[in-house]
Amino acid sequence: GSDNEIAQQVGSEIIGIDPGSGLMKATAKAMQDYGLDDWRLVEGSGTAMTAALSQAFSQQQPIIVTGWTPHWMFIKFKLKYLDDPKQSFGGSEEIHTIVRLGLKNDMASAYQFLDRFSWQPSDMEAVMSLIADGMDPAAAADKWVDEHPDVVAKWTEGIPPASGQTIRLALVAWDSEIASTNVVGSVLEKKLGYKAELLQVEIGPMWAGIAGGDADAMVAAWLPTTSIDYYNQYKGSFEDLGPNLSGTKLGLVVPEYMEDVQSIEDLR
Ligand code: PBE
Repeated sequence: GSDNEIAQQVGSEIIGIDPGSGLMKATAKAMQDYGLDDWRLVEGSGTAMTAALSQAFSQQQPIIVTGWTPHWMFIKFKLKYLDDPKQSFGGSEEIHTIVRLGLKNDMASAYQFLDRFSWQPSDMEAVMSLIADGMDPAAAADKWVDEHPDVVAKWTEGIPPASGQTIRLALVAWDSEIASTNVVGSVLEKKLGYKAELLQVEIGPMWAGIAGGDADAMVAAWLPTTSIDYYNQYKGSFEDLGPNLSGTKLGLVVPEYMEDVQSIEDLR
Protein backbone atom coordinates (compact mmCIF):
# COMPACT_ATOMS: atom_id res chain seq x y z
CA GLY A 1 0.00 0.00 0.00
CA SER A 2 0.81 3.66 -0.29
CA ASP A 3 2.20 5.66 2.60
CA ASN A 4 0.38 8.74 1.33
CA GLU A 5 -2.17 9.65 3.97
CA ILE A 6 -4.88 10.76 1.58
CA ALA A 7 -4.41 7.58 -0.45
CA GLN A 8 -4.97 5.55 2.69
CA GLN A 9 -8.09 7.51 3.58
CA VAL A 10 -9.79 6.82 0.24
CA GLY A 11 -8.25 3.43 -0.56
CA SER A 12 -6.28 4.98 -3.46
CA GLU A 13 -9.51 5.29 -5.44
CA ILE A 14 -10.78 8.14 -7.56
CA ILE A 15 -14.48 7.77 -8.32
CA GLY A 16 -14.92 8.35 -12.05
CA ILE A 17 -17.84 8.46 -14.49
CA ASP A 18 -18.56 6.82 -17.87
CA PRO A 19 -15.38 5.48 -19.51
CA GLY A 20 -15.81 7.25 -22.87
CA SER A 21 -16.14 10.73 -21.40
CA GLY A 22 -13.50 13.38 -21.88
CA LEU A 23 -13.32 13.78 -18.12
CA MET A 24 -12.10 10.18 -17.72
CA LYS A 25 -9.46 10.69 -20.42
CA ALA A 26 -8.32 13.90 -18.73
CA THR A 27 -8.17 12.12 -15.37
CA ALA A 28 -6.07 9.28 -16.80
CA LYS A 29 -3.72 11.92 -18.19
CA ALA A 30 -3.58 13.71 -14.84
CA MET A 31 -2.75 10.46 -13.08
CA GLN A 32 0.21 10.03 -15.44
CA ASP A 33 1.29 13.66 -15.21
CA TYR A 34 1.31 13.56 -11.40
CA GLY A 35 2.74 10.04 -11.10
CA LEU A 36 -0.31 8.56 -9.35
CA ASP A 37 0.70 5.02 -10.33
CA ASP A 38 -0.72 3.39 -7.20
CA TRP A 39 -4.13 4.97 -7.71
CA ARG A 40 -7.17 3.43 -9.38
CA LEU A 41 -9.72 5.35 -11.43
CA VAL A 42 -13.10 3.68 -10.88
CA GLU A 43 -15.39 3.61 -13.94
CA GLY A 44 -19.09 4.12 -13.50
CA SER A 45 -21.49 6.88 -14.42
CA GLY A 46 -22.34 10.42 -13.44
CA THR A 47 -25.21 9.06 -11.37
CA ALA A 48 -23.00 6.55 -9.55
CA MET A 49 -20.45 9.30 -8.88
CA THR A 50 -22.99 11.68 -7.30
CA ALA A 51 -24.48 8.79 -5.31
CA ALA A 52 -21.04 7.97 -3.90
CA LEU A 53 -20.49 11.64 -3.08
CA SER A 54 -23.84 11.91 -1.36
CA GLN A 55 -23.12 8.77 0.66
CA ALA A 56 -19.68 10.08 1.70
CA PHE A 57 -21.20 13.41 2.80
CA SER A 58 -23.86 11.77 4.91
CA GLN A 59 -21.07 10.15 6.96
CA GLN A 60 -18.49 12.95 6.49
CA GLN A 61 -16.16 10.40 4.93
CA PRO A 62 -13.25 11.29 2.65
CA ILE A 63 -13.80 10.82 -1.09
CA ILE A 64 -12.22 11.96 -4.34
CA VAL A 65 -14.38 12.18 -7.47
CA THR A 66 -14.00 13.37 -11.03
CA GLY A 67 -16.14 16.46 -11.37
CA TRP A 68 -17.19 19.22 -13.68
CA THR A 69 -18.84 22.63 -13.72
CA PRO A 70 -21.65 23.52 -14.28
CA HIS A 71 -23.01 20.94 -11.86
CA TRP A 72 -25.62 20.94 -9.10
CA MET A 73 -23.23 19.08 -6.79
CA PHE A 74 -21.41 22.35 -6.10
CA ILE A 75 -24.71 23.86 -4.93
CA LYS A 76 -25.77 20.87 -2.80
CA PHE A 77 -22.40 20.06 -1.24
CA LYS A 78 -19.44 22.12 -0.03
CA LEU A 79 -16.78 20.97 -2.47
CA LYS A 80 -13.44 22.12 -3.80
CA TYR A 81 -11.44 21.38 -6.92
CA LEU A 82 -7.93 20.17 -6.22
CA ASP A 83 -5.34 22.55 -7.69
CA ASP A 84 -3.93 21.35 -10.97
CA PRO A 85 -0.59 23.15 -11.34
CA LYS A 86 0.37 20.99 -14.34
CA GLN A 87 -2.94 21.91 -16.05
CA SER A 88 -3.67 18.30 -16.93
CA PHE A 89 -7.38 19.10 -17.05
CA GLY A 90 -6.91 21.98 -19.48
CA GLY A 91 -8.51 25.39 -19.19
CA SER A 92 -12.05 26.65 -19.27
CA GLU A 93 -14.07 25.44 -22.27
CA GLU A 94 -17.23 26.13 -24.21
CA ILE A 95 -20.09 23.76 -24.93
CA HIS A 96 -20.98 23.69 -28.62
CA THR A 97 -24.20 22.85 -30.43
CA ILE A 98 -23.66 20.27 -33.19
CA VAL A 99 -26.22 19.38 -35.86
CA ARG A 100 -26.34 16.89 -38.70
CA LEU A 101 -25.57 17.98 -42.24
CA GLY A 102 -28.71 19.06 -44.06
CA LEU A 103 -30.64 20.16 -40.96
CA LYS A 104 -30.63 23.75 -42.16
CA ASN A 105 -32.79 22.79 -45.16
CA ASP A 106 -34.83 20.01 -43.58
CA MET A 107 -35.77 21.76 -40.32
CA ALA A 108 -35.10 25.43 -40.89
CA SER A 109 -36.92 26.67 -37.79
CA ALA A 110 -35.18 24.25 -35.45
CA TYR A 111 -31.87 25.10 -37.06
CA GLN A 112 -32.38 28.83 -36.50
CA PHE A 113 -33.23 28.32 -32.85
CA LEU A 114 -30.35 25.90 -32.27
CA ASP A 115 -28.01 28.41 -33.87
CA ARG A 116 -29.19 31.06 -31.38
CA PHE A 117 -29.41 28.84 -28.30
CA SER A 118 -26.98 30.07 -25.66
CA TRP A 119 -27.30 30.48 -21.91
CA GLN A 120 -25.38 31.00 -18.69
CA PRO A 121 -23.87 28.40 -16.33
CA SER A 122 -26.27 29.68 -13.63
CA ASP A 123 -29.24 28.89 -15.92
CA MET A 124 -28.04 25.36 -16.49
CA GLU A 125 -27.43 24.92 -12.75
CA ALA A 126 -30.95 26.07 -11.96
CA VAL A 127 -32.43 23.35 -14.16
CA MET A 128 -29.95 20.77 -12.85
CA SER A 129 -30.91 21.60 -9.27
CA LEU A 130 -34.63 21.13 -9.93
CA ILE A 131 -33.88 17.71 -11.39
CA ALA A 132 -31.48 16.80 -8.56
CA ASP A 133 -34.28 17.66 -6.12
CA GLY A 134 -36.46 15.05 -7.78
CA MET A 135 -38.35 16.84 -10.54
CA ASP A 136 -38.80 14.99 -13.82
CA PRO A 137 -36.27 16.45 -16.33
CA ALA A 138 -38.91 17.41 -18.90
CA ALA A 139 -41.02 19.11 -16.22
CA ALA A 140 -37.98 20.96 -14.85
CA ALA A 141 -37.13 22.19 -18.34
CA ASP A 142 -40.72 23.31 -18.98
CA LYS A 143 -40.72 25.20 -15.67
CA TRP A 144 -37.45 26.97 -16.48
CA VAL A 145 -38.73 27.87 -19.97
CA ASP A 146 -41.99 29.24 -18.49
CA GLU A 147 -40.08 31.31 -15.95
CA HIS A 148 -37.61 32.82 -18.46
CA PRO A 149 -39.82 34.24 -21.22
CA ASP A 150 -37.35 37.00 -22.16
CA VAL A 151 -34.46 34.61 -22.71
CA VAL A 152 -36.66 32.21 -24.63
CA ALA A 153 -38.08 35.04 -26.77
CA LYS A 154 -34.57 35.99 -27.86
CA TRP A 155 -34.01 32.42 -28.99
CA THR A 156 -37.28 32.11 -30.91
CA GLU A 157 -38.35 35.61 -32.02
CA GLY A 158 -39.44 35.67 -35.66
CA ILE A 159 -38.93 31.97 -36.25
CA PRO A 160 -41.96 30.42 -37.93
CA PRO A 161 -43.25 27.34 -36.08
CA ALA A 162 -43.02 23.91 -37.71
CA SER A 163 -46.02 21.62 -38.07
CA GLY A 164 -45.30 18.68 -35.81
CA GLN A 165 -42.14 17.25 -37.36
CA THR A 166 -40.13 15.00 -35.06
CA ILE A 167 -36.64 16.21 -34.19
CA ARG A 168 -34.22 13.76 -32.61
CA LEU A 169 -31.92 15.17 -29.92
CA ALA A 170 -29.02 12.97 -28.85
CA LEU A 171 -27.55 13.20 -25.36
CA VAL A 172 -25.38 11.39 -22.85
CA ALA A 173 -26.85 11.01 -19.36
CA TRP A 174 -24.57 13.59 -17.75
CA ASP A 175 -26.64 15.80 -15.44
CA SER A 176 -25.51 18.96 -17.27
CA GLU A 177 -26.60 17.60 -20.64
CA ILE A 178 -29.85 16.15 -19.30
CA ALA A 179 -30.68 19.73 -18.28
CA SER A 180 -29.64 21.47 -21.51
CA THR A 181 -31.13 18.88 -23.86
CA ASN A 182 -34.47 18.95 -22.04
CA VAL A 183 -34.58 22.75 -22.22
CA VAL A 184 -33.87 22.67 -25.95
CA GLY A 185 -36.53 19.97 -26.35
CA SER A 186 -39.02 22.02 -24.36
CA VAL A 187 -38.50 25.11 -26.54
CA LEU A 188 -38.77 23.07 -29.73
CA GLU A 189 -42.04 21.54 -28.53
CA LYS A 190 -43.72 24.40 -26.68
CA LYS A 191 -42.62 27.30 -28.86
CA LEU A 192 -41.68 25.95 -32.27
CA GLY A 193 -44.18 23.24 -33.11
CA TYR A 194 -41.84 20.25 -33.18
CA LYS A 195 -42.07 16.92 -31.45
CA ALA A 196 -38.75 16.45 -29.68
CA GLU A 197 -37.48 12.93 -29.21
CA LEU A 198 -34.58 12.58 -26.77
CA LEU A 199 -32.15 9.76 -27.54
CA GLN A 200 -29.99 8.87 -24.57
CA VAL A 201 -26.80 7.14 -25.71
CA GLU A 202 -23.10 6.82 -24.89
CA ILE A 203 -20.73 9.55 -26.06
CA GLY A 204 -19.39 7.64 -29.10
CA PRO A 205 -22.83 6.78 -30.47
CA MET A 206 -23.95 10.37 -29.83
CA TRP A 207 -21.34 11.68 -32.27
CA ALA A 208 -21.81 8.76 -34.67
CA GLY A 209 -25.56 9.38 -34.61
CA ILE A 210 -25.17 13.02 -35.66
CA ALA A 211 -22.52 12.15 -38.27
CA GLY A 212 -24.69 9.38 -39.72
CA GLY A 213 -27.87 11.42 -39.66
CA ASP A 214 -29.71 9.18 -37.19
CA ALA A 215 -29.86 12.08 -34.76
CA ASP A 216 -30.58 15.68 -35.73
CA ALA A 217 -28.79 17.71 -33.08
CA MET A 218 -26.97 17.70 -29.75
CA VAL A 219 -25.87 20.41 -27.32
CA ALA A 220 -23.15 18.40 -25.55
CA ALA A 221 -19.84 19.08 -27.34
CA TRP A 222 -17.30 20.36 -24.81
CA LEU A 223 -14.49 22.06 -26.73
CA PRO A 224 -11.63 22.61 -27.43
CA THR A 225 -10.48 19.75 -25.17
CA THR A 226 -13.01 17.39 -23.61
CA SER A 227 -14.76 16.18 -26.80
CA ILE A 228 -11.91 16.80 -29.23
CA ASP A 229 -11.27 13.13 -30.15
CA TYR A 230 -14.85 12.70 -31.34
CA TYR A 231 -14.85 16.13 -32.99
CA ASN A 232 -11.78 15.18 -35.04
CA GLN A 233 -13.01 11.68 -35.79
CA TYR A 234 -16.26 12.94 -37.35
CA LYS A 235 -15.05 16.27 -38.75
CA GLY A 236 -16.77 17.07 -42.06
CA SER A 237 -19.82 14.96 -41.17
CA PHE A 238 -21.57 17.47 -38.90
CA GLU A 239 -22.15 21.20 -38.61
CA ASP A 240 -20.78 23.07 -35.60
CA LEU A 241 -23.16 25.89 -34.61
CA GLY A 242 -20.73 27.27 -32.05
CA PRO A 243 -20.90 27.71 -28.30
CA ASN A 244 -24.12 27.57 -26.27
CA LEU A 245 -22.37 28.08 -22.90
CA SER A 246 -18.95 29.27 -21.74
CA GLY A 247 -17.10 28.87 -18.50
CA THR A 248 -16.84 25.14 -17.84
CA LYS A 249 -14.28 23.39 -15.67
CA LEU A 250 -13.07 19.83 -15.11
CA GLY A 251 -11.00 18.33 -12.34
CA LEU A 252 -10.66 16.23 -9.23
CA VAL A 253 -13.14 17.27 -6.56
CA VAL A 254 -13.21 16.62 -2.81
CA PRO A 255 -15.41 17.73 0.09
CA GLU A 256 -14.24 20.93 1.78
CA TYR A 257 -14.00 18.97 5.03
CA MET A 258 -10.94 17.22 3.58
CA GLU A 259 -8.75 20.02 4.86
CA ASP A 260 -5.39 18.30 4.37
CA VAL A 261 -5.58 18.07 0.60
CA GLN A 262 -5.45 21.09 -1.69
CA SER A 263 -3.65 19.95 -4.82
CA ILE A 264 -3.43 16.88 -7.03
CA GLU A 265 0.25 16.94 -6.08
CA ASP A 266 -0.77 16.06 -2.51
CA LEU A 267 -1.98 12.64 -3.71
CA ARG A 268 1.46 11.40 -4.61
N1 PBE B 1 -18.65 15.84 -18.89
C1 PBE B 1 -19.90 16.58 -18.99
C2 PBE B 1 -18.48 15.37 -20.28
C3 PBE B 1 -18.86 16.48 -21.13
C4 PBE B 1 -20.04 17.01 -20.39
C5 PBE B 1 -17.63 16.77 -18.47
C6 PBE B 1 -18.84 14.76 -17.96
C7 PBE B 1 -17.19 14.65 -20.65
O1 PBE B 1 -17.01 14.23 -21.79
O2 PBE B 1 -16.37 14.47 -19.78
